[in-house]
Formats: sequence, C-alpha cells, structure tokens
Amino acid sequence: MFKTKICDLLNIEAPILQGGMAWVATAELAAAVSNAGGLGVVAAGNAPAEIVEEQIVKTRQLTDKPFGVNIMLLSPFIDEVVEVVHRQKVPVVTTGAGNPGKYMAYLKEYGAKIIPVVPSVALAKRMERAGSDAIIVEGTEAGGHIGELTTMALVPQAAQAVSIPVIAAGGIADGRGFLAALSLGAQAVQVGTRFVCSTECEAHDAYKEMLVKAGDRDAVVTARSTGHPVRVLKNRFVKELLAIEKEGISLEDLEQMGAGKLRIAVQDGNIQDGSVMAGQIAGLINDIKPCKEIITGILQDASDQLEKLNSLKGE
Ligand code: TUI
Repeated sequence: MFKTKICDLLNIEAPILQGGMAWVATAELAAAVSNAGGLGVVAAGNAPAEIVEEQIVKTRQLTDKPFGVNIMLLSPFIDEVVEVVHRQKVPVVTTGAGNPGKYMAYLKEYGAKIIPVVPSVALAKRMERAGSDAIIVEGTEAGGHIGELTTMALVPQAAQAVSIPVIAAGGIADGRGFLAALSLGAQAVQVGTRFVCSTECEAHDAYKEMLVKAGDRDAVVTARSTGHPVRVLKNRFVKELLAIEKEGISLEDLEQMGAGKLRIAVQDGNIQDGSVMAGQIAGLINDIKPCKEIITGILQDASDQLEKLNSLKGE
C-alpha cells in the first residue's frame, strides 16, 4: 500500500518520515517510527556532538531498520555533529535552518542519503544541484522555524521544478493530508506534530497535553520581525514576546529571550514560560497513541479516502 520512490531510496515500508524536532526527536521516538515502517529521525538540534553520538548508538540498539539524523545548521556544534554522523555512517541525513552545501561531499563519502528541508522552490533547486537525493519542502503550517509558503502552494511548484523526489511537510497529520500531499506531487510526507503526541515520544506529558488541547488558531508565529519566524503554541511567554515585538526588538535580544525556552517546555513541562513549538495541524490531534498506530492509521485512512474519491467519479 502506497509504495513510492522514497520507499526504495530509503529502504522503508511506508513513505512517512518523522520530523527532526530538537529535544523531542530522541532515539526512543526515532526507533519507534522506524520499527513501525517509517523513517525515524534523531534530531541533533543544538546538542553537543557527544550527545548526538549517544543517541545514534541508542537508536541502533532499539531498531535494526534504517533511520536518519537531522542536523540543524544553526547549531554551535554543527561541524562536530557532522563528523559524528560521518563516523557513525548514519544512513539518512536531513537538514534544517540553512544550506548544507558545504557538508554534502563529506557526507556522501560513506553513502549518506542527504535530504535537506527547504521552504522555497529556489532553495529546492539549489539543493538538487548540490547533489541532494531528495528534498523535503516544508510549508508555513509546520512548527518551529518556518518559511512563508503554504504546503498547498509549495509542493506542486517544487515537484514541477526538480527531478529528485519531493517530500511534503507542514500541516500533515492524517490520511487526508497524506493523500493530498501525494496528489500535489510528493513521493512521501514528513510528519512532526502528530509524532509529538505519540506514546514513545519523550517530551513532557504537559507538552503533549497542550498539543492535544490546542485548537486551529493556537499555533502562532513569533519573531516574524527578525526574519527568523518560529511557530509555537500561544502561552504566557508568547503573549509577552509578541507584545515586545510590536514595540520593536533586535534579533539578538529576541534570541536572548528565546534561549533555552524549548528545552524547559519539552523536558521540564514548563508550558507557560517555555516555547511549545507545534504546527497548525495541532488542532486535529486529539489523542496520544503509539507510532505504529499513527502510521497504520495514516495509511488506512488514506486508502479509505482514496476509495471515497474514486466513488465520486461515478461510472
Ligand atoms: O529547521 C526547521 N525547523 C526548526 S529548526 C528549529 S531550532 C531553532 N529554533 C529557533 C530558531 C531557529 C532554529 C526549530 N524548528 N525546519 C526546516 C526549515 N529549514 N525551515 C526553513 C528552513 C530553511 C531556512 C533557510 C532552510 C534553508 C534556508 O536557507 C537559507 C540559506 O542559507 O540560503
């Protein structure tokens, strides 16, 4: 059911990748997604290289399936992290928040499949030219650091512009979204927020509960004024931040205000003073369930949906 080029490229059963969410995407989550037939991804985020290496080793203890590491290009430890990924020969590398061009040749030495996450067609084309194996295009519906375009507009334009497989991200949490993404020309989806609300995700229960309770307009964009917009759930911290932004604040001061806020939300469960990154699709998520159920649910739901669409065609 729903075998695509991405399944062959990454040697996975279901064309569903897990988003590389800093602090959230640990070995436990990545292994659970990979064991369920998708591609689990360990997020390096801003973590030092030793921690990333520990997580890679742990993932290998928990699964014998392919998995990936997401490298966040703004990390202060980026060079060391890339070295660890190389040493550990991680099969798939996704990247975020920048251009991975300068690491491409080095990672390809051992045969990594490199899949940058980008928010525009121009960057998708540039990443194709640089030698990417596939490209994740992420719509502004996504959580965390985002671009301007919606998934609906970005995916077909990217699919038309590049020859490598396109993976759609941003706003996808169920079979309807999955099928829509394939209809737009994607060969797979990347799912983030839905996997936060999984049993295996190690984020604090308060974080997961806040996502479950969220409605359609609760995931708002902060830091737009700085050119580095970040989507998070509205809380005390965000209301204060938006008020200060309205008055005008420098990028440095804003970064200072945001420092450490994701960690306190994810690990300590401080969901009022922390940064609860989440996508717009949080409003659709009403439960916490195992990754296996999330993945089989998406595929089953998509299959049912396809039948329904077919019946609309009449004879
Ligand atoms: O990377 C993400 N999402 C993230 S990273 C992150 S950690 C962070 N927290 C606060 C501020 C900044 C980072 C939280 N969420 N998604 C993939 C993504 N990549 N979205 C947008 C981009 C992107 C942006 C610019 C990719 C490439 C790019 O290139 C600019 C250039 O260098 O040409």
